[in-house]
Amino acid sequence: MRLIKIILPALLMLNSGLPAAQTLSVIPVPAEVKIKKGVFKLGPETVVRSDERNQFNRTYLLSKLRVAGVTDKRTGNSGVIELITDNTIPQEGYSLISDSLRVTIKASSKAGFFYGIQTLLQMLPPTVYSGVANGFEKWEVPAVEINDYPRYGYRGMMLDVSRTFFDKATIINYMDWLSYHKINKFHWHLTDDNGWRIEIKKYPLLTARGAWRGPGEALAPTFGSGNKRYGGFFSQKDVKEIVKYAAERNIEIIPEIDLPGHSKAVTATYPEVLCESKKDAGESVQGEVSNVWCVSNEKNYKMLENIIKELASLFPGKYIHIGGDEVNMSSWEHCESCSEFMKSHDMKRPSELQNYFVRRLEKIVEKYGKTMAGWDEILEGGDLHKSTAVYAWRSVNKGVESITKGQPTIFMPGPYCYLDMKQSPLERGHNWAGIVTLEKTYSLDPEQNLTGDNKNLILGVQGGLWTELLAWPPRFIEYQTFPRMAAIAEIGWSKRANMSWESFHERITKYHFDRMNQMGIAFRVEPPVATYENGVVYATASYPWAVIRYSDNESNPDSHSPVYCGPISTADPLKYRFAVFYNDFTRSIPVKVQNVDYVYQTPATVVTSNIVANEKSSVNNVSDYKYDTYFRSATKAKAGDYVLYTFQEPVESKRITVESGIPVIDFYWVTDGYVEYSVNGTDFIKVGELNRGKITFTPAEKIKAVKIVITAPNDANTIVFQDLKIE
Ligand code: TNX
Repeated sequence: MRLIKIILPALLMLNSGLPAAQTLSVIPVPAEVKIKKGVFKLGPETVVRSDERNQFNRTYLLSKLRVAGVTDKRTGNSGVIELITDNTIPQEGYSLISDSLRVTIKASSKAGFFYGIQTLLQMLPPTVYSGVANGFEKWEVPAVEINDYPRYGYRGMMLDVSRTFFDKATIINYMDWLSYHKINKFHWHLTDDNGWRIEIKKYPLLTARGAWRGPGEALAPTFGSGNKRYGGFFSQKDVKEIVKYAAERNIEIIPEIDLPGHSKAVTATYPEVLCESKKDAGESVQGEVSNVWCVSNEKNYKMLENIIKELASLFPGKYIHIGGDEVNMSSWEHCESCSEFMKSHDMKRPSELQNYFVRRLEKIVEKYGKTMAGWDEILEGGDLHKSTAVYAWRSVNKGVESITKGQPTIFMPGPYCYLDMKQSPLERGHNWAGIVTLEKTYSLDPEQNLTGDNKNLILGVQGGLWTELLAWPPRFIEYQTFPRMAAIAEIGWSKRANMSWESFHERITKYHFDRMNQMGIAFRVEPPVATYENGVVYATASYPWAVIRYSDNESNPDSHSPVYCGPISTADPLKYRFAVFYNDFTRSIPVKVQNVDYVYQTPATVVTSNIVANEKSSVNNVSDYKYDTYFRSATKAKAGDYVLYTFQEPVESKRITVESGIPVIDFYWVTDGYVEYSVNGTDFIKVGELNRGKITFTPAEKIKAVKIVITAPNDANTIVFQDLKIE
């Protein structure tokens, strides 16, 4: 055992010709690393020194090193950590040199020192993050020489707090987590159709009414908020506190108020901003009506100026993001005043109106000393000011288009950077931009489709977390953000020559899991793959040191379940479930064997309902036992609505699962309703309430029918039913 302890670390260091940078296991991987002999030991005698202007960084470092026994010593020579200003080091860069006597971090900026400290923390035992020692740590820094600086000046993360509201404490935690990864921008999506989340003193109704949804509220309940009051907002005092906390950690906050579409939270409280359209202007891409500001109403620009003025005073950073995405421009086409306006300004297309709006906002934003930013739709309809930053979200090529048009550009293409997308087909999440695995995120190179010298217009990269699906389960925000955000961090910071997926994946699973765990993050663990061949079940995890647990009785494995140690012979593979366990709490989703179809019964069934299907679906979709088609309503369901599944012949089953909502995406389920069944087709026995749109039951005898009964309006404006799963 002792021998292994000595040899193993040595082997890791020699590691298969990896660049030294990767061997250190730091994420994002530093630019240049030399590993030397020896270690610097931390303890009560350690001295931490810095000049006066670096007091925050010194205090920050001391607070982290307390767990290693380090105290507030400023003098002495038994071992010194020193922060020294060196103006030759690039912005945000640092050098870190350690030997047995001292650790020297040099930088030219507060940010550089902060990042030198972050690298130092990653070289220490992971409990440095929790501050709770386990007693087995070796508080030592390896002797190294690191020179490090970022590839891009913009390494960001966007969080939507409108669809799901996250409170101040969560945002503060999030700032810590981002800063540990050298992320330096937080794009705060503060408003959308489903809630306005920042106090604006001049327009108090924006939050008094526009921050709340539910029965009788300004905004309709949605995204699972159900038939209760839901919402919240950040007071200006909260905002100042968050901005300061972030700035200390070198994070600039870019506030976004989404305009002129995605504005239901405004129009529901200040309807005068809408067009006075006579005809129906239809729905936005996301099914909202009347959510667009009128472009031709001069008063609107005064109101927008008042809002932007307050924003500019709250956020010291460079940019104000005005959204600009997915505008339902037909509201302008239906507006007499906008049509007049188009004519008098010689405009042919409504996108020119959008460009007019955007250019007006550029001027307002500039008037308050800021630079405007917006989603890639702002490229349409005309030119932009050359400083306006464009966030390319629809594809990599939208970024290329933006760069080609000469705009500073942030790359956050959905198929790589949208952390609201599923991480595998069976996990919750959107899928319109595909499955976004850790590896997929890591594979983005913003420069992949660019040639020539306009690359300097790439400001950087950003991950995005939209939150339509984030209200549940608890801590899903952490699951969706980590570890994918670590990949964003490395794309944004590290040199391509130092990057490799194999190394990154190893650093994540072998070292960074432990760090994230001590950071307090409920991160995502990749589920295992289980297959069945020739009477044997095999399970494999994506990394060899993973612990897989399993059950053989269809239940989800828990921390008491046996550990999978090798192939299992069985005639009944469908009873098995497998999951990877990082620890008792942090684990993957459970999976079944993937190459044997779980076969449900498919009895001849007739489905009837008083609910009208939307034009793309049909009630018959839920009697064909094809689980990817579903029955979607044209409108909201109301109390008393029902869906009745009647079997031609009575069905015997050990278990029936009734599910609603779009399959696997988990959208538009029955918010309030129950299920009942009937043996004779006329008398019904209640089974129970649907829980998040779902219930499983075991009928005592053969049954003739199953019925879903709605008891209150569902929380979205459409509702979705699925085929029964009859076992
Ligand atoms: C598109 S990305 C949107 C968001 C949604 C997101 C869901 C963008 C600028 N608009 O409003 O939340 O898709 O993935």
